Amino acid sequence: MKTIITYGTFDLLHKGHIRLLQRAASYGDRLIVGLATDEFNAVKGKRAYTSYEDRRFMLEAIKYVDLVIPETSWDQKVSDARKYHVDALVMGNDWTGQFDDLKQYYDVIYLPRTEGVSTTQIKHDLNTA
Ligand code: C2G
Repeated sequence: MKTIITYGTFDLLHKGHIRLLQRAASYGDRLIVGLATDEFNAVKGKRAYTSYEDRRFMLEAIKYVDLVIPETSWDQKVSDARKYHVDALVMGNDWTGQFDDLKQYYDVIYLPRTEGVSTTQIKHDLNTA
């Protein structure tokens, strides 16, 4: 059983998120998503439009996702790796290099982001519509 993990806020779920999850899932047999809680989003300087519970509900409905766990801290990735026997971390390449210190625990894979879509752009476009 090859376990993959990824982390994110996944607010206003869009094609870029789904493509990341789809590609991450293709690296193993099980995909775990560490979903940023509303409190951790505040730490990240983000304010999600959709609540944690609703973001979790939507992620759990995605066929590529096997388990959603709360992401409450930048520092939980090592304990998650041990608890879930993770084989690889997969993130979009806006994070390239940021998690290289975790390469001692598992593979770290950065995938190209999907161009032309982002939660920030959606919010901007809706504000100016
Ligand atoms: N993503 C993507 N293409 C986009 C938008 C996002 O591939 N057009 C990817 C990001 O690179 C990330 C994932 O989708 O890997 C989730 O994006 P966000 O919800 O913005 O997550 P982020 O705020 O980057 O949180 O500890 C890590 C953080 O929680 C990551």
